Amino acid sequence: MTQRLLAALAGEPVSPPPVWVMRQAGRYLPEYREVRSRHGFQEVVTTPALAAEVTMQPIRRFDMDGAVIFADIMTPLEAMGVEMTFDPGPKLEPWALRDVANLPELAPDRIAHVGETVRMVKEEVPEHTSVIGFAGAPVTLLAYLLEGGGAKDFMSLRAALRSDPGAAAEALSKLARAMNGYLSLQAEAGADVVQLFDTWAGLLDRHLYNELAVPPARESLEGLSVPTIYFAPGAGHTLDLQAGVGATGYGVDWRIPIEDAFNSLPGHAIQGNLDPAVLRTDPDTIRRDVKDLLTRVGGRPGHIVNLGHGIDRRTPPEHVSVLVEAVRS
Ligand code: 1CP
Repeated sequence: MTQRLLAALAGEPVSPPPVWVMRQAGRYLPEYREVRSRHGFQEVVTTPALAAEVTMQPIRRFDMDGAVIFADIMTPLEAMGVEMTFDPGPKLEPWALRDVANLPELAPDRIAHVGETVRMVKEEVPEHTSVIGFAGAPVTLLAYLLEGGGAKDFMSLRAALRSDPGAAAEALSKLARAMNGYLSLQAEAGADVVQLFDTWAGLLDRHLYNELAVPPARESLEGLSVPTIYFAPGAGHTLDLQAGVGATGYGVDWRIPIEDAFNSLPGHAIQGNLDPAVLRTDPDTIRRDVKDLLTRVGGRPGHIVNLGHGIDRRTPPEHVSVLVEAVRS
């Protein structure tokens, strides 16, 4: 049986379209909370049997077309010696821009647990389910390194990129090479597709985005043996520039009409773009909004149904079933 997700990425017409949900393994699921009541977040990520188990939870419950490997965008940085805790997001000592280029290389044996998780998940998923590996894009990783954790506006990133673009480019290139190795490790272990999360690139103006976010994102995806998806939420103002990343498909958030993405990125698959808030409503509203999305896509080949960002942790799991059924009926 073919994988609907791969067919859509190849631009083939697929009816019904593939569907999965960003952050589908996580705190809205009681079975995830049960695992987390016994094991810390980092323990789950670094223990392949546990990471594979939580990766499989939404597959068993909803039969998603994609199984996204349970890890974090910061996981490979931890393997490069960056110390952090999670509460719930990453917390670390802020790094100086000039030190980032001197991070050690990502040693494959220190990240081997993710390869093992991918192998275990690949063994367990149904044949029609695509295994999705992922990494954080360099600008987004640099945002967390310079800030020391989450932030609303990542001023420290934006100031650093402006004041020392040369050092920034070096730091970003270092991160890009590491993520390229990390993604190819996942592809070799059996990931069918990989996604690059550029969560904070949308904070940049078009010029900085094009000069400093696109080149390292492109380098992260270069030469991989599997199709790729690039996702930068809040970056509707850079849609046309995103083609420079060279991904197979592009994820878009809910702020723009999905037709704009198909028009700005011709020849590419488009993933999205339901507002995660839709899953906080009620079954009728969910069905109506899915129908509206599919009508606007109008049967264009290369659509992957997903939310425009991660699922909210207060989402009732039954609402995810309603979404999947609405897509498939
Ligand atoms: O308590 C917990 O269980 C921790 C919550 C949590 C989870 C479930 C974190 C901390 N990370 C994850 C897993 C995770 N993170 C996955 C795999 C699960 C899945 O998708 O099903 C993925 C793909 C990520 C990616 C990730 N981590 C991103 C990019 C996606 C996005 O939402 O934009 C980002 C920005 C992070 C950083 C991060 N890690 C965790 C949190 C709470 C955050 C956000 C921190 C912040 O900026 O405030």
